[in-house]
Amino acid sequence: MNLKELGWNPGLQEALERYAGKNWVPARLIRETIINYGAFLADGEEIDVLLCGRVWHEATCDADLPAVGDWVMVELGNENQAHVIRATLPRRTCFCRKMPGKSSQVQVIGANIDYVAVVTDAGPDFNIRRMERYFMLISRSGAKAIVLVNKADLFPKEQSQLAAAEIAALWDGAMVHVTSALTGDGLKVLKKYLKKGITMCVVGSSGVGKSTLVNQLYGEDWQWTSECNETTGKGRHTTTSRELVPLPGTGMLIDNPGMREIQMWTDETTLRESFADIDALTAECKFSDCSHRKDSKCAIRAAVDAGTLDPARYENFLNLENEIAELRRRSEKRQMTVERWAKRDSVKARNLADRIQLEKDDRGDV
Ligand SMILES: Nc1nc2c(ncn2[C@@H]2O[C@H](COP(=O)(O)OP(=O)(O)OP(=O)(O)O)[C@@H](O)[C@H]2O)c(=O)[nH]1
Ligand SMILES: [Mg+2]
Ligand SMILES: [Zn+2]
Repeated sequence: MNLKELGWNPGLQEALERYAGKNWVPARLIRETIINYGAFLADGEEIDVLLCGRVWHEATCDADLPAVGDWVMVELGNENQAHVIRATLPRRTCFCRKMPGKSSQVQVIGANIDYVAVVTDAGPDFNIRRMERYFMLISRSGAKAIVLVNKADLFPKEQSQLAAAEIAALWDGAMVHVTSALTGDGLKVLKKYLKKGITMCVVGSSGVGKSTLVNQLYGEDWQWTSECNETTGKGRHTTTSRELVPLPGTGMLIDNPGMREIQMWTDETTLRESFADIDALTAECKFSDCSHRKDSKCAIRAAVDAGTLDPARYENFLNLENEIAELRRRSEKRQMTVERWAKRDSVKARNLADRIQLEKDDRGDV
């Protein structure tokens, strides 16, 4: 393996110049645990690395911290010393979602990825509204979207094809394929994307076949790190943390734990772009501040009534709009709290400085 096969590019080379005087080497992060990271060096050697305090302190939020797929500068330790991440290199793309639950923080799912492959099936997992959310997140990431309608061996051919067509109609430029990770059917097409140096992040609900797909493309069972996989009651291994897997001779895959929640980490602009058909209608609503809910003479609701707009798509648009607004409110609130604390601290600091000065004055040692 060399740097280029790991995804190195001219932009990174340029960023590297900043550290010319240092004795640091570039590495790509392949795994993240509670205490450290796993990383590949240029020659493909795998090492464990720790994060230095400065990089940690300089991060203003979780999303700034190194994540799987990131390039970092590492100071290699001697024999009994740890290897340490001294700096992070700029990200080319970044696939994120909102942290599950009430937090307004972002969670990075994969950095520097070329493709996000969403795995689903034509049966119980199929959900066009969820797919719409994935597409919006992917469009924000800078990566390209691929969808795999997996487990084709379990369903009639027409059913998988119909599901694939429905998904393809949802998003311009989405590449949708019918596959069976178990039998290997339909996987050949993935080799076309997975050229040397290319990274594909594999996401989707638990049990859809992400790890099976990785094993198939790897050619044998990838030896997952012990803490990475858990056996469920059903004897199945469920992935518990993300991991980058280099495929022999081709690109790289990032396997992920199944996602229960795909909440938005995006903004109104992306929403409008993604629902351009609905957005165009808003111009025809009677009121400029129409909420498109119960207001009279709403062009969007009229389109639903006339049967020209899918009610489920309308419903999803409203839900996403709510979610984005809620996210904004929450992060504004968080920002205000942060500012209040900062102000309080600075007042405290000023008070302290004044007091020290007073004491000095008292003692007469100016
Ligand atoms: N019939 C069939 N079964 C499949 C296929 N792909 C995966 N499976 C089975 O589905 C189950 C779940 O597969 P995994 O690859 O572990 O699913 P996953 O997406 O990695 O799940 P998590 O790690 O929990 O997110 C396993 O029993 C697989 O053998 C497929 O194409 N066809
Ligand atoms: Mg898995
Ligand atoms: Zn309206």
